Amino acid sequence: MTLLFFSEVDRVDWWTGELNKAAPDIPVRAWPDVGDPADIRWALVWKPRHGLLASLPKLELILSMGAGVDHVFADPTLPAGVPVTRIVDPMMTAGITEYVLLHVLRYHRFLPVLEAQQRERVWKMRFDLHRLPAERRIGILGLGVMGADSAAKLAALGFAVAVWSRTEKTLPGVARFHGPAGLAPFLASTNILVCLLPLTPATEGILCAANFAHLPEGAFLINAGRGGHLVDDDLLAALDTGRIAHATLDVFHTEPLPVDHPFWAHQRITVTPHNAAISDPRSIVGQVIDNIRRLVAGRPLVNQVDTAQGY
Ligand code: NDP
Ligand code: OXD
Repeated sequence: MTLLFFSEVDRVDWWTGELNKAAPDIPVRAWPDVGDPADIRWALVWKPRHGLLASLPKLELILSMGAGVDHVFADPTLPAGVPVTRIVDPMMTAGITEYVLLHVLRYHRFLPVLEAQQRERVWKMRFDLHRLPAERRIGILGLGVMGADSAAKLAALGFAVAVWSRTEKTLPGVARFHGPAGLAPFLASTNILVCLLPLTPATEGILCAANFAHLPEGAFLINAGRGGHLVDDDLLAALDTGRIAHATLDVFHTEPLPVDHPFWAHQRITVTPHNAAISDPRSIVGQVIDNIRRLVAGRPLVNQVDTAQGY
């Protein structure tokens, strides 16, 4: 009964060290040292190579190392019927909220404009750029663990916050929209659009020209969901027309972002390397071990993903 660790981007020794510390009784193997595939009962993975999970004949549980699980469902050979869990971690949620606040405040205070002035050595007080937080509508796509925390913190700073989810929700102090019919009215009054959706067939390409057209002129975009939410060319076109004034992107169709991608050099795009929040094993291994022990004891798993919904 062995746990397989797979990630090609994380610090393997850090993860295996924390796993061994938290559960010395659970043998851990780190890919590519799989050994006998029949030994592997549980797999803790980030962007597993397609076919890896299908090659483990006794696999009983797939644990995503992240909050998102699209990287698991992207594997066309994913073994059917094996439960998938995801991470819900306060440290990661705090990381996303910091990222959202950082970039919302940057836009709210027109920092890219002031930075451009500095480059030109222009001293000009910009009374025209003064806005009250309540005059700014921050629209958050996704009202899950991440979206709800960002919404609450932004509302506490006095921003006008709106949220959009799949099902109808209650959240005091914010305007709520849901479902396909709620999207256009949600976008229509959004000045700063924040995407914190999971990537599923229903949300893929949601950041597209047709939806940008509902935004007020000069809106800002922050995408910390997934690269697959964004239609890259539609963003470039929306920046050209001024529909979108500036975008901050943490996630991309291809990661690492290819060196020749136009986003790198665009004056009105900020690129961060998928580090809005980091999966920190010190905070996360506890729930991984807990879920393995739950499975072994026949108890319900925590944070099990709804395979039908894909999140
Ligand atoms: P949750 O599963 O807790 O929340 C997902 C939210 O999205 C829910 O509110 C859900 O609606 C909504 N949603 C899903 N599908 C639709 C749809 N078709 N239409 C409208 N709303 C929809 O996820 P988390 O908040 O934990 O994480 C969200 C995503 O953030 C992750 O999947 C990942 O992609 C990204 N992420 C990025 C990180 C980074 O470093 N850049 C780090 C961590 C996460 P409902 O409430 O009705 O179910
Ligand atoms: C995640 C991520 O899904 O890091 O946790 O993107």
